[in-house]
Amino acid sequence: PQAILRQDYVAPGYWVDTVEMGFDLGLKSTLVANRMVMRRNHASTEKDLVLSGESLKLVQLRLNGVKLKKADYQIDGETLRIPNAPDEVTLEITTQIQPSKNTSLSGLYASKGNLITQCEAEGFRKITWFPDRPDVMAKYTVMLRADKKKFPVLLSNGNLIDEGDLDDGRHFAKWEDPFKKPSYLFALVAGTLVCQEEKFKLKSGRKALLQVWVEEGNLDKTQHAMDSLKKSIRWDEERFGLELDLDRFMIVATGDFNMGAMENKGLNIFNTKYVLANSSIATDIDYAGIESVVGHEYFHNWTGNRVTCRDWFQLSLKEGLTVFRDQEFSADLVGTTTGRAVKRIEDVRVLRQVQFSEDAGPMAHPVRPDSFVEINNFYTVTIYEKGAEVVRMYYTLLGHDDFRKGMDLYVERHDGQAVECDDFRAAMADSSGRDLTQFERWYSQAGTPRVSVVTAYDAEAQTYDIKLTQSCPTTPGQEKKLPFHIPVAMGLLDADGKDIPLYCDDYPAQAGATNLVIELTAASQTFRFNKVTSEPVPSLLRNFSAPVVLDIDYTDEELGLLLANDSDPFNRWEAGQRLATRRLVKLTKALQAGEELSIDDWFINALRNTLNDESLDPAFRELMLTLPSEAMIAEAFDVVDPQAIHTARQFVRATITRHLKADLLHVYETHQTPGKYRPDAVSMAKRSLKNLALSYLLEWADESTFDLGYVQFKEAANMTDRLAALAALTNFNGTEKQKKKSEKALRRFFKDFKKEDLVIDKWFMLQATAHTTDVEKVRELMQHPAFTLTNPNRARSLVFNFCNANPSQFHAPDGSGYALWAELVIALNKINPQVAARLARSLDRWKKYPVGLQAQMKAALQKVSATKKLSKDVAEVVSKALA
Ligand code: HT7
Ligand code: ZN
Repeated sequence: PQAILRQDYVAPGYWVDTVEMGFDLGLKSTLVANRMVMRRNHASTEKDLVLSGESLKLVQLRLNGVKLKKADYQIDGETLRIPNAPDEVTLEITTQIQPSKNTSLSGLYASKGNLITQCEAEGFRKITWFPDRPDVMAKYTVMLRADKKKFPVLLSNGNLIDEGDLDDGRHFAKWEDPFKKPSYLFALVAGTLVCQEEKFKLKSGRKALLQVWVEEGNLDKTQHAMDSLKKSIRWDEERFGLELDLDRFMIVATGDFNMGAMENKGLNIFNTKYVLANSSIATDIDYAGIESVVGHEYFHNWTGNRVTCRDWFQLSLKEGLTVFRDQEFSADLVGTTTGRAVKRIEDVRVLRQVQFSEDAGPMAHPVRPDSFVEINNFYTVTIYEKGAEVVRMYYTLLGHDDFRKGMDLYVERHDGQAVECDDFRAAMADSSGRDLTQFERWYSQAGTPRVSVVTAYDAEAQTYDIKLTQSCPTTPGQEKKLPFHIPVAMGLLDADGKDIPLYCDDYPAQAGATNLVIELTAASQTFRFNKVTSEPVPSLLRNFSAPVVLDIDYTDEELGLLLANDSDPFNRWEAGQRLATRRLVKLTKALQAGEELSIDDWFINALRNTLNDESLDPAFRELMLTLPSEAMIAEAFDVVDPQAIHTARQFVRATITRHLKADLLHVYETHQTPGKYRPDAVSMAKRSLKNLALSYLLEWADESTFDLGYVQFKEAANMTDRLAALAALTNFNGTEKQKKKSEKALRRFFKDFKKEDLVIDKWFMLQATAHTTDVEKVRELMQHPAFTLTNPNRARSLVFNFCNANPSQFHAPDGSGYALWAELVIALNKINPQVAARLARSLDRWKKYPVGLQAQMKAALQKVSATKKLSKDVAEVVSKALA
């Protein structure tokens, strides 16, 4: 398939001022009338009037009132071209579409008898012919007509300006969006839904109507989403001075959705996973996810909707910035310093595990890519999470106040415009007076930079030198990299673990500070610190101030000092992870060499001290006690041995339990949360530590600890505790009798929640990720009546989790995991290319495995690649993997 290049951008030949749409809605067939008032863009080199369309039946086409004949226009694949059109055009197009045949969940599609749209990135062209590109912004008026019984609720963007009954049991609703928007923000929803609504007073005193729409029977699960929405509105007013610009803001939940949620103007459409919650179906993690996704979509109203992207290469302009905003929102809601650190650690874990891996694989791309085949493949962790890190670096470099000034300037300059990443950088530079020219490389260069550290202490001169050297590996299409502008937040600890005052030659204005942001801009740079009376231990990259790998040789003792004392909680956690990784790598190698396994008491004691340190937030202790994941450990190897890594990690978990059983039991008993379920930070923290203790206890269990899990499962008063217990039981390797009890628990769970789709997803997910679940078991689960590939949530719960989160089983030496993967990618390709392409990414890193596995993965990739009628989405992923 043909790649689209950023350098080929051409401004649209025509602007669209207004769009009037009329929909005659039906599941099988929907008629779409579209009247666009367009005017020539004299600045463009494109002289023809060009529209995009896909899977449309063209019923009629009129230009300035005259019906166009076949000779007046050309349709070539997905492009409709009208040459010699006048400068002022009113184009009227009628198309017919078939929503119930649309299994791609892009465009207008049917879900449980309702009609839903998803237009980002290029779904609007499946509804009507249109210049479906984000730089064409227009005002929309939408008339919806449908059978009143089947579709009692008719929603679209903006304000409801009219509604009423029509003949033949039909009715209509007319919506007008007062703001101009790109077509990807268009939305409509029609069907049987109910809503929770509330009036909310905005900062200016204006009142807005807030609604959360769900299927009947789910109104007992909307309160948390509503609360999250109100908190989001308030937060954006307070932190960024940005107010809701509409009188009505709606959220609609659907169980059939390709991603998490969509920020359509005034009519956000959500995956039910990020809306529905009550204590019996949702876990603490679900509650936190809802809060952040509701926030994310709401924050897009300014960063994405009012100021949008010129083209899809600029996607991170809205996504990176909005992820940064939602991360800050969640951190501000917790409020405490360790609460913020916990959130930061969780975010960095995802970045390192998923984005660093993407950056090191065949799909590596810059935050602002230079080319793509299918834009849907570029909604990636690089665009989102690394993009957010790039925004966070501005924040770190400029400081709180100048960053806010930069945001103010960005919104003021570009409100109502479709702009580029460079415009954001310019706003940050202009508002702060800083030179951010070199910072541009964070947008244009792919790959994860490495920063290596060499230190030198001169006792006589009392100087301490830190030499930082940066490099960046080659990535597809980018051989050579130039140095990045890297903010390194740092401090120096004395032998007692106290921060010492810093006197750096390069930062005289900050003399005496204990936390400093030094800026690495050259390939290699030495920073000299004066008045250092004894050799310190450096604490570098505090709060993970840049998305880089820090290569530094610490001794265990130095890491122990940082673990116990660093004033930066992120680096305390980091020290613990370094200590654990060191041991996990050693054990994996010992296993491969057939040597005996053992762990030093020193490490176990360090963990014991952390576990029992009551001065630490339980959520922080939970993170400190969680070992690096198998995927993280794999990153430390050139050649990955998934089974050895799994065994080594399990060995460490069991050894920890053997030594710390009494401590874990004590923590388990003292961190209960009796009474009504509350999803507040304090209760969540307690539950997370208590359930971590339970999962450890069942790693090396006797009769009584098994029963602890079993009783928790049966008597749990909330889903967090119930699911944690069930996960521990499912992974428990005990007697036959105990195994039978675990299986009974799984059956009971299914029976109790069979009507709750989101809980059944969890049931599949638990089994997909269980240590004992092999390919055969997955195939058996795929035969379960509750399993279907057509629903993305269900496909993700079983198939994606097995392929991505159960490495030791997925990478079975006989290649059976890859054979299953190929079958499923091919099956999904026919149903839903976007979802298929996501699954296709599971083999991205195939070159990192032993040659025997490599050969089998390559064969599986080739099998997919040779499939007939392969979508652009899947073709791009597998061809890049095979390149
Ligand atoms: N802007 C949205 C991204 C998106 C999407 C959402 C749902 C289904 C398909 C989609 N394609 C792209 C979501 C967001 O980042 O907020
Ligand atoms: Zn987003």
